[in-house]
Amino acid sequence: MNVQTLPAEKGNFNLKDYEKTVENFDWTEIEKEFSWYETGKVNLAHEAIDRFADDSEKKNQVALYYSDANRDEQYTFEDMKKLSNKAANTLKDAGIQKGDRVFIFMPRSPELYFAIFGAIKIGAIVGPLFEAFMEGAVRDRLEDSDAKSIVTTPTLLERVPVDDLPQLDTVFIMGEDVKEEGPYYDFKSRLDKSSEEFDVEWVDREDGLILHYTSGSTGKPKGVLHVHNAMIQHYQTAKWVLDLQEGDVYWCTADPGWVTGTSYGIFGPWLTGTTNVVRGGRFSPQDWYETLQRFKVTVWYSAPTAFRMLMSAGDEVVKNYDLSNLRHILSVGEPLNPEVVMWGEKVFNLRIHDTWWMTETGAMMICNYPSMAIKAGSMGKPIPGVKAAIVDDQGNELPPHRMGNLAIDKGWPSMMRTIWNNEEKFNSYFELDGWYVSGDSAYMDEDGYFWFQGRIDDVIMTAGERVGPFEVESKLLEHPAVTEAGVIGKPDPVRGEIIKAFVSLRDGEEVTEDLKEDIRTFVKKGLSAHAAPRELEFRDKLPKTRSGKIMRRVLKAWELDLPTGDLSTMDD
Ligand code: 6R9
Repeated sequence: MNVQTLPAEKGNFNLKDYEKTVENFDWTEIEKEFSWYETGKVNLAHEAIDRFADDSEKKNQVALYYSDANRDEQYTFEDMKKLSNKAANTLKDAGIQKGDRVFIFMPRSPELYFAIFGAIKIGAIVGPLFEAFMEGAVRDRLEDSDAKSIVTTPTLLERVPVDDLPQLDTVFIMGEDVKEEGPYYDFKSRLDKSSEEFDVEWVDREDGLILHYTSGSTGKPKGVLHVHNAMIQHYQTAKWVLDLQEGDVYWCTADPGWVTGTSYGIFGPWLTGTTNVVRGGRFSPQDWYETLQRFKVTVWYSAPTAFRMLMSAGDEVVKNYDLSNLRHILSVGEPLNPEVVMWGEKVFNLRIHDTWWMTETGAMMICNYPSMAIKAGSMGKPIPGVKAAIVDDQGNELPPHRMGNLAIDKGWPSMMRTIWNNEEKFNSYFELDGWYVSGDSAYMDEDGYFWFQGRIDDVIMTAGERVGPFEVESKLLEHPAVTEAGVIGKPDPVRGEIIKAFVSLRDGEEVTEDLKEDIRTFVKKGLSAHAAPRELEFRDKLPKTRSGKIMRRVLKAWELDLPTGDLSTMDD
C-alpha cells in the first residue's frame, strides 16, 4: 500500500524522543495537578470549573460560548461556578444524594451543562442521554441503572415512562409554568431561586462520575461506569493531543449523549481552563463553517462522517469563510480515510489528527500528536502511559503487520470500573490473558503506528484471505462517484464469504452497469483482486449511529434477512 506521510509539527507534546517518554512516563506526576494530592479528596467539577472561578486571572475568561437557532450566550468560569452551584442546590434540596444516578435528557442548552456539573458537585453519577432517544431506549437505561432522577424538558418527558419506574422519584422539568406534584419538579424556577453558594461534596477518586450506555452488536445496551480518577487522563490528553494552550477557543462537535461529548466536550477542555464552544441544532456545512469563523475557533474535534459531509458539500463553500484562526483539527469515532486527510490538507491547509479510543477506555488511547509525522489512514501511536498491542486469540503478542485483536494492558487512569449490574460482561473484556480486548481488529507497522481494520466481527474471510472492511470502504470513497460506503462479508458456499459493498452516490450520479464495473475495477486496481466487491448495492443513505459509525451489523441483517437488534443508537 502506498502511504502518504505528513511531516511533524510543533505542539505541547514536544518530545523528540517518543520512546523515552513512553518508558519514563508516570501518571502519578499528573495527579499533582489536582486537590487530592494534598487532601486525598477530589471533585471533578471543582477541578474543571471552581478552581478557575476562584482564580482572579481566569474567572472572567469565557468558559462557554453557547449558540443555537434561538440562543446566543456566553458564560465566564465565575458564571459557570455560580450556575452549577444553583443546579447542585436544586438537586440536593430535592433529596438527591451522593451515588444516585441522575439522567440528563434534554437538547443541548447551557442548562444541560449546569445540570451535569450540579450533579457532579453533589457526588451523583450522571447518565447522559441523546435527545433523540425514544421511550424504549430511555426505559432500558433508567431501569438498568435504578435511576433516581432525570432532568428533562416538557416535550421529552413524553418519552420517559415515569409510572413504570418506581425508583425514579424526582423528575426535573426544564420549562415554563411547570406544575409541581408527585415526582415532578420545576427545574427552572428552582434554579432561579436557589443559592449561588455551594460546598462541593469531596469524593474519593474511585467514586462514580458518569454512566455511559453503549450498544454492543447483541443484547441490551450496557452501562459503562467511569470514576473521578478518569480526569487525570482527560486532562493530560487535552494537553498532549488536543494540544490546548492558553488563549485557545475549542470546539468539540459531539453531543454529550456520546462519550466524546462528555470526555472532550466537557471534561478535557474545562479541566485545562479552555474556552469551549457549544453549538446546538443539526449539522449543515454553512452553519459549521460559520461557527468556526464566528468564534475564531483554534482547535476543532469532530468525526469522519462530519468531515465527509463537509467534503461532499464541495470545496467552494469553505472558501466563503475566514478560518484563519484554526490551527489544530482532530477526529474520532470511525476510521479516518486517507482521502479525508488529504482533503483536510487541501482546504484547511492543516493535518487532521486521528484519535482512537472507546466509551470503555474513557479517554484517548492511540493518537496522532502535532509533534509526530502522520501516516494518512493510521490511528497513530499509544499515548505515554498506555501500552497497546496486537494479540492473537490466545493473548500472544503478534509481530508488526499481522492483523489481530487490538488489546491494551490494564491500568490507564480513565479505564471503566465496571459494567453496571453486569460484572460478568465486565470480566469478559479481560479474558485474553488479562489484556483489555477492544473488539477491534488492527495491525501495527514497523514504526509502531496502529492501523484499524474493522470490528473483529466485521472482518471478512474471503477465499482464505482476511480483509478489513475499512480498507475497502476507504478505497471506494476515493472513487469520484461515491460519497459513502459500508462493506460486509456475505456468506458464500465457495469462498466462505464474498465482499459486498453498500454504496451511496453523489448527487446526479446514476446507477449503470458501466459505473458498477468501473467501481469494481477501481478497487481491484487500487487494492487487490480479492478485495474488490463482488456485489454492489446502491442506497440513498447508509445506516449510521448518532456518532457517525456505519452500522455494518444492520447492513448484514438486511442482507441476511435477520433481526437488526438494538437500534436505539441509530441516527434517523
Ligand atoms: C470514542 C468512541 C468505539 C469504537 C471503537 C472503534 C471505533 C473509534 C476510531 C474508531 C477507527 C478511530 N473507533 N475511534 N475506529 N479509527 N480513530 O468512538 O467511542 O462510541 O464507544 O466507539 O469506535 O471500532 O471500538 P465508542
